[in-house]
Amino acid sequence: MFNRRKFIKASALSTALLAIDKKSMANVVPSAVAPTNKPIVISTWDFGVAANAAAWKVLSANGKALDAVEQGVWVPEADESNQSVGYGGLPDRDGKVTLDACIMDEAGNCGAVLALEYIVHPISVARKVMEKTPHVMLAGDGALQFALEQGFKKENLLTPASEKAWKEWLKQAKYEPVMNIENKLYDKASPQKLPGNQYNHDTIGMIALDAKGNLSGACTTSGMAYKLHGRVGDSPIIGAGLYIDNEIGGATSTGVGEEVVRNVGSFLVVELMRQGYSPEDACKEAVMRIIKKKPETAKNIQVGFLAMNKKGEYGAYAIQKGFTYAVCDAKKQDLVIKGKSYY
Ligand code: SD4
Repeated sequence: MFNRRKFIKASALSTALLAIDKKSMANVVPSAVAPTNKPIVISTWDFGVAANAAAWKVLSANGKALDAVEQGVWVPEADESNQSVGYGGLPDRDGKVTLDACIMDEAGNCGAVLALEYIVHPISVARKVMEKTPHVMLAGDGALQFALEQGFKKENLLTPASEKAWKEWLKQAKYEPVMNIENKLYDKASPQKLPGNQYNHDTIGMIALDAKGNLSGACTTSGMAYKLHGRVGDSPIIGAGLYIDNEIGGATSTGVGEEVVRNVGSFLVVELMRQGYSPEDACKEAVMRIIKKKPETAKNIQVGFLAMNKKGEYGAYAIQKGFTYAVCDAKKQDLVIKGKSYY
């Protein structure tokens, strides 16, 4: 029979039991969850090692992931021997160096510049777009005008080496992006030993997780060499070349941007991680979508994704072999990993 006093007693007991349970759970749950590896920074290609070192200076001093990725990618942007990012980048078919870059922070703020000329550090202009305007993207002349108003210096980005390579290209002027140079030479030698002008692509995409557990990312490139003037790739497109969700993780891409844009690649990778995929599996699934849609095209192009989740676990996957990425954390500062690939 229902007895009110008994009921109160019973519910008081179960509340107490629940409280004990919660308390003991509090002791159990954290140790059952994998510890977060932070701070940590990862970036695309071998030249990511030098970029990560600059980012690490910020991260190891308790700095913000946003500052780390900006300062990290300054390194390849300013490196004239790197002909696929920033100063010294290979020009478009008209001989103009046009740069694409974007940046995204832990709060989901983002900024981008598209086809920006004459500015050595497009990533910093992208950050200003994010912080000083109500917009996300500025393109071409408007982006340049904004950069100059913000105090950036106008400089000639076409170095003698890149001009020479372009003039060589003009002799045949075949618009065939050579995407798999690193693939062809992969087994013979370390790709970084190639003369600089043999790289006609290779964007830097970087993702950092700082000591506070916040994620940010940056992506910057001179795009495909000898592209049509005005062509914009995936790199400055939020969701394609870069995406960050501070609850889940971040992703970035390199390779033939058109295919990344068509599949909203980096957003897809992050959403797959949200569904429980590991970073590598998420990158693989995004690559498989590209291959499945265009198997014949995919045979001859490179696309690589690089991702990190909120725990600081990372992974990558590419269509072709030869895609490398650099990792830097408290244990190791100059790690280069050969990403897995479909072919
Ligand atoms: C683009 N995704 O402009 C860039 C180029 C690149 O490795 O990353 N190449 O399409």
